This record gives sequence, structure tokens and C-alpha cells, in this order.
Amino acid sequence: MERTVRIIGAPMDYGANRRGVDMGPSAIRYAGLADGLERAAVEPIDDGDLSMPRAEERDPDAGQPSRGTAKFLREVEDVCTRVGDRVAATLADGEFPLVLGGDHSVAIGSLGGSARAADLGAIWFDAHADLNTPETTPSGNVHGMPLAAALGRGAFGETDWAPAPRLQESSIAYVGLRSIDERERELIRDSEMTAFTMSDIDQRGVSTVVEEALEIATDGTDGVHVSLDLDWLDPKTAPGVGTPVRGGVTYREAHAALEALSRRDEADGVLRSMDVVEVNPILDEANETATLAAELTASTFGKRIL
Ligand code: Z70
Ligand code: MN
Ligand code: MN
Ligand code: MN
Repeated sequence: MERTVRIIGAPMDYGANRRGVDMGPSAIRYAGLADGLERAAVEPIDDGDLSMPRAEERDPDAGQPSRGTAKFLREVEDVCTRVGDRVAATLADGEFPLVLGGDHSVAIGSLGGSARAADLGAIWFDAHADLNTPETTPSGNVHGMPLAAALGRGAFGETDWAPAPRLQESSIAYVGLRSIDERERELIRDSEMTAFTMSDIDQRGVSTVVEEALEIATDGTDGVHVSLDLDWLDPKTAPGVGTPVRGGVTYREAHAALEALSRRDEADGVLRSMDVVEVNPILDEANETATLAAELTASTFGKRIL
């Protein structure tokens, strides 16, 4: 399929309390993202990086929500609003937006932008559920909250920028969960989302699980957002992430998962937007995690072994 993929760098680390994920976009580009996309037969256009506010001049506690804690919330709002506008404009031009994080809070922007002109489903590849609200968060870090924000849960519901206009809870599927906070466990159980954990992958295989996730995310929607948090993978394979959690998917399972997306996309054109987040070059070994991020993105767009 001939497709133009517009690369939007969002070197944000406010949602992760400043740890080095702001270098993610450069590391992923340096690892050969554009070449990989060309080999996947899509045309990459790189928009470069959005400018980020300077953290040294910012107060993490300024602009707190009406209830609870969300560090650097004003900065997250500013960046996500711009990411959302860029994603929506890219889609309006008939191109595919690929957002490079940055921490996972950038997904508030990509989900919001992608769900403006279409009913959106989402597949969330992550060790974490990212469903805390400012009221339930144990850390105050917004990268643990993007799904709650996009769904307008808790204090996010009182904002005009966080909720994604056309994203239904029932069209969201998690794949690979293994680190969930106590409060999040209840939130997931009481939600309409579908959660495939690492146990599901162990029992049924990653390809089957991804095909089922696709059924959920495509049912009654116009397209699917793919959110790829590199801590979804096992830290032995992807060491360059801020919050490594043992027991993640292997190199081969990860490729198999994204190839399953690509096969379905080739048949039905279901994919609409994507973000690749939480690559931390400071904690990485020889850019291994960024390289993986670039490879997995190419797999999603149809790069095959043969
Ligand atoms: C924890 C929190 C987290 C990464 C999300 C962890 C959040 N649930 N960490 N993504 N890398 O603080 O909310
Ligand atoms: Mn995440
Ligand atoms: Mn519709
Ligand atoms: Mn995570």
C-alpha cells in the first residue's frame, strides 16, 4: 500500500518527571526509522520535533487539577494540544501520523487528534495500564495517566483539552499488561476495556491475542490507534526504558504482534495513527531499544523478512 507517513517528534519528558526520554525521537531516527519505513514501502516525511518548554523554568506543582496530583500538567497540556493539532492536520491531508515520544503522556495528544474526525479504537501495547487519574496516581506522573485523560476520567473530565472526542472505552484493548496499581485493577475491572495480560499471551500466543485486540478496536470504529510503549517488551530485549518490568514479550513476539497488525491493515486498511514512546537512550545499551522501536514500526507498516 502506498502511504505517506508523517513523523512528528515530541521530545517530552514532563510526564515522566524528566528522565531522558526526551532524547527518544533522535535515537529512533538515528537507529534508521526512515530507511525501515522506506523498506516497508511507505514514504516517510519527517516534520522534525515540536519545541518543548524549558523544564528549568517550570514548576512541576503549578497548574494542578481541581483534585489530586499531576506533575507538570500545564506543560503536558501545551505539548499535547500541539501534538493533537498536528495529528489531526496530518490525517486531514490524507497522511498517516506517527508520533515519536517522549514519555507516554504524548498519547493524550495523539489519541485526541486522531479521534477528532473519526470514531477511534485503540490497541495499547504496554506493561502498564496508564489508567491512573490525578486522584488515584501513586507517583503524580502523567505518563501513568494517558488513557484516563483521553477517556475524560477523574479530574481530566473537567478539562477541555484532555478528553478525546470520539474514543469509546469499549473500543480499547490492552496487550501485554503485567504491572498494574491496586486502584487501576479496580478501574480496569469496572471499565468496558478489554485487557489481555502477559498470561493471555502465554496461554494463547501473541498473534491470536493481537487478532482479538484488532476485533475489539475495529468493531464499530473508523480506524485504530496503535500505542507502543517500549516497556511492553522484556527488559532483556529493551533495556532503554524508564520503568523496566520483568516478564515482557520477546523480540520475536513483538515482531509477530506488529506483523499481525500489518496483515490486517493490508487487507482492510484499519490503522489510522500510531505513537512509539518511552525510549530512554540514557539507560539504553548501544541504542538497542531505539533500534527495536524503529524495526517494530517498520513491521507495523508492512516490512517483511522476505
Ligand atoms: C505507575 C504510575 C508508568 C511507565 C507508566 C507507573 C506508570 N502505574 N510507568 N509508564 N513507564 O506511576 O502511575
Ligand atoms: Mn505507558
Ligand atoms: Mn463512524
Ligand atoms: Mn509502560
